[in-house]
Amino acid sequence: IKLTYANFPPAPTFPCVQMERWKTEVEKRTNGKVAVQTFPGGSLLDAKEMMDGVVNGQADIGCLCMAYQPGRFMVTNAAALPLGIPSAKVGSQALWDLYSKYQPKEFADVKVLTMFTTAPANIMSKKPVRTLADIKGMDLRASGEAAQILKAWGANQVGMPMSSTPEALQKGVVQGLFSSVEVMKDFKFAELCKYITMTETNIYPFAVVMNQKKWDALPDEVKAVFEELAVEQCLWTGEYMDAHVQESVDWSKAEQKVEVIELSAEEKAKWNALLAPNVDEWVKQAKAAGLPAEEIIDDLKASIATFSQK
Ligand code: 3IO
Repeated sequence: IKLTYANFPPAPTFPCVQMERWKTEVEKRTNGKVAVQTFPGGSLLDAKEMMDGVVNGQADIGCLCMAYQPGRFMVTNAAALPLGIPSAKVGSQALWDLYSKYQPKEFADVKVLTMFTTAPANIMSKKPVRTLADIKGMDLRASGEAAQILKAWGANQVGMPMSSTPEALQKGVVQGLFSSVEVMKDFKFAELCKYITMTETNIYPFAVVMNQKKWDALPDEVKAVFEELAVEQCLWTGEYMDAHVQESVDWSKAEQKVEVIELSAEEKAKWNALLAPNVDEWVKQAKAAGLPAEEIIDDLKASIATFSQK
């Protein structure tokens, strides 16, 4: 059985590292019955065409960032709200539980193989950001809820997928970005962005989806291997991400002379206060879409608390 697996960013970045790990485990656990051919760097499907490309069979499997189509993935994007997720491991588990409980209809046409999140987002910039005055009007790149957060802080948010960001930074279209900071090393953003402002605000949620017909045609023992890998892959990726963020920060400081800026408690309180309306806005939109919005937020908060204690 040959399966194609599409991914949008370059091979050394975390969505592709987890893809290669999944491929290795699948090929091992099916004793070579399944062969997975991986396509990093948008070579089969691009960031924004990932979901439709898998639905219509251009790729058998695809890895997508749900922030790139916020309206389409309303339920799972609730995990991207500023709710205090402390790590990728906690975020990944909370996201998987959210998906499993609500089974959102936007995934009805695919088989969801796993989900995971980034570590919390921080500001990486060419100029230092120490106060809200510094961020005001700064051209910063983000997507989905992270972009709404930048807007609330007064930045000029510029929306684009991560895979388009190296060129935008290079050309000066943006002065920095807001995402998990393992990208400082993996995309070499530390060569241009000499400052990280630690805000630890929110995560980006990801899904790995499979074409439904391809899934239906798999033998039961292969399906069992994929099912057994779902939660395992979610945890593996969360742990990999958290460790890799630390590695990236250490490398950025030691090799690239990057300054890590910590906000004082007083300054941080001002930043957080500006984000209060963000959850309310999501609740309003989710209710308009007929979703049990408050229940989703309450469930997320409970999962975050539970997984944070483990
Ligand atoms: C991301 C996306 C691709 C490769 C590495 C990455 N690290 C964090 C993200 C999150 C994301 O999708 C984004 O747009 O910030």
